[in-house]
Amino acid sequence: MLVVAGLAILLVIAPTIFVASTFFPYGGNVPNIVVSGSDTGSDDSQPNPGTVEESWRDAFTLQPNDHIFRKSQTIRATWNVTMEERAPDGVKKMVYLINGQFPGPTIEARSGDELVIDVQNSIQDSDNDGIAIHWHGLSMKGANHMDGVVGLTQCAIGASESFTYRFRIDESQSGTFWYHAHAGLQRADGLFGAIVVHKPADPSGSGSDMSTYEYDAEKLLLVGDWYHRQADTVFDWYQDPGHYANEPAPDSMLMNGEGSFNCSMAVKSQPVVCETVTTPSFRLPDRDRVRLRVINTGVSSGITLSISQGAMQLITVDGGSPVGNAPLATAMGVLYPGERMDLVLDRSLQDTASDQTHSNSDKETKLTVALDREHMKIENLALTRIQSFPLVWKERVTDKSLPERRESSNATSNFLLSEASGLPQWPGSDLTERSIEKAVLYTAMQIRSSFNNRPVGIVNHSSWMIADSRAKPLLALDPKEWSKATKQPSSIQTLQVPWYEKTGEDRWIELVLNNMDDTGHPFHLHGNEFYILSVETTTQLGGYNPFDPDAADLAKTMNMRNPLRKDTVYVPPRGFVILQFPLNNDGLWLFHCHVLLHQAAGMGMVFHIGDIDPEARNSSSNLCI
Ligand SMILES: [Cu+2]
Repeated sequence: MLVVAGLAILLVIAPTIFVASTFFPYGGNVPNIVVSGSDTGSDDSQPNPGTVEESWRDAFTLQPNDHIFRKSQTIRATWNVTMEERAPDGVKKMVYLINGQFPGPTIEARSGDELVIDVQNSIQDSDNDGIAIHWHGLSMKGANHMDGVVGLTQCAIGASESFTYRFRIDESQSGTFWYHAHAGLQRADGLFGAIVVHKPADPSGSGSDMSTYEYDAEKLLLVGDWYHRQADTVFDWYQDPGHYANEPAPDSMLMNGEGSFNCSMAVKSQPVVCETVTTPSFRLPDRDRVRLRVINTGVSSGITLSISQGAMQLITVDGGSPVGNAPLATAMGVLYPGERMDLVLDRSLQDTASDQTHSNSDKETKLTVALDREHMKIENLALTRIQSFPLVWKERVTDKSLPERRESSNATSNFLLSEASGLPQWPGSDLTERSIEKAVLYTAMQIRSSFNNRPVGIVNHSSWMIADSRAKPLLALDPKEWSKATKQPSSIQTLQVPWYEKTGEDRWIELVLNNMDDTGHPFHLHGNEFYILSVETTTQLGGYNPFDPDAADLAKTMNMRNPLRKDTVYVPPRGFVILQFPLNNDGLWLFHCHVLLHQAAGMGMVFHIGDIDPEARNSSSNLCI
């Protein structure tokens, strides 16, 4: 069945190639071809793979055929950033908009494309502290000053100012990425959007993700927790010494910018302006297998997704990193803030464990999102932690075109992302040719009496807090001045920026990150992807399992065979991770917890890799006062 489907894909792609090479030889867009009759059901052949008919598209439907067959090009956009009152789940709050949109516009590109994005700060708010945009997961090679981190690589874009981000997506990168604010807490108030980098295919269509994973359409799912108060207010609550470093739990959740809050759940202590809205539905095109690119855009909660009919298969994580063990499942998680997972949803597969029905119309299909409890020590009675949304597949009209349901005897009910592994062919597999630097880090959220009993995030003896968003960033300064540009929550702390001077494809670093807290932290590294060799958590209640370099069984527990490549890794409570990556990207790169409240409280550090490019140094102070 799948082989036949694969042949059908190639046959339909063939005329597309002809058009591309005849009329668009120099990188113009391949036109969308919609097979006539696919809407009426009069023809039960599959519509053109990768192209979704216009009437069924929304802002989150992807158009891979516009990108996978063309040459690399420059993609330009002008973004006007404003802040306006919106009620994405029925509750009004001020939300960041890009060109009037929340979430911001989706960028679709291919590997090797250059992005030129002109960002204009048109926010009218009087306490507009300035904005900056980070391109999460992209390597930013040769463009350290475009990484968008206020205080590290640039000054904030002030009111009525603009800044042009210009960088090339590396030829080696493809997959699901996203962009978000990296100034203050703006990400929590909606300043984010998706970047999809399509993997180019050769003219025969072979080697395309569509033929490798046998799917026919692509859709984005930006999903995450949501707070009704503005992020600065949420952070002030968190920093209040009376709350003992407990994170405030979110109030709601959003799926592609929409949610549905039950107004009667609002608690008296937090009055909201609320209008009950209908539950948003998630629409999928008339295809049997759809690639769903899922991004956790939330502030603090991990997410588990499940579907009530059909099955899903995990194919890649983060920036297109292939998953080697990918069972069929009806639930998938936990996906932490900053992480991505790409799934193929297949409505013709059924999970034999939970679903014996052979009729699509018997019951409505649901997509269920569960927020993890981990950072909800203080319960929020307003929150419905597990919510279901109608999953609507566009149906073909005639019965004969409904997919035959195939039984899958090996579907598991819940696949844990922590059990995913990569492929055996990873570049570090030949150990003898690598030199490896080692670094051991310890991280924790601590309450510091010297910081008025506020919670602070620490990595070794250092916190990442900037002194002034309009003063020169580290990239523009001599290393001797770096500590002055940052601040530390106590006098016993000093800024530490380890420098790995020698770089090259054969020079690697092994990074151990110990988490001393009893909650986990998803850490994100800018500019670099790493291989996860080990994830260890404590084995006993109340115990602590720090990294021990002399442990006899350490080598045994390290996965040198098929480690997963990622840019964001969940470090379990009282445990550690061991990461390896090549020191092949010169610059200053932030490594921080992606729980925004922890990040804002200082849980981050900077790696200095190789030399700083003089051009990056000069232009990083362009917006500074
Ligand atoms: Cu954290």
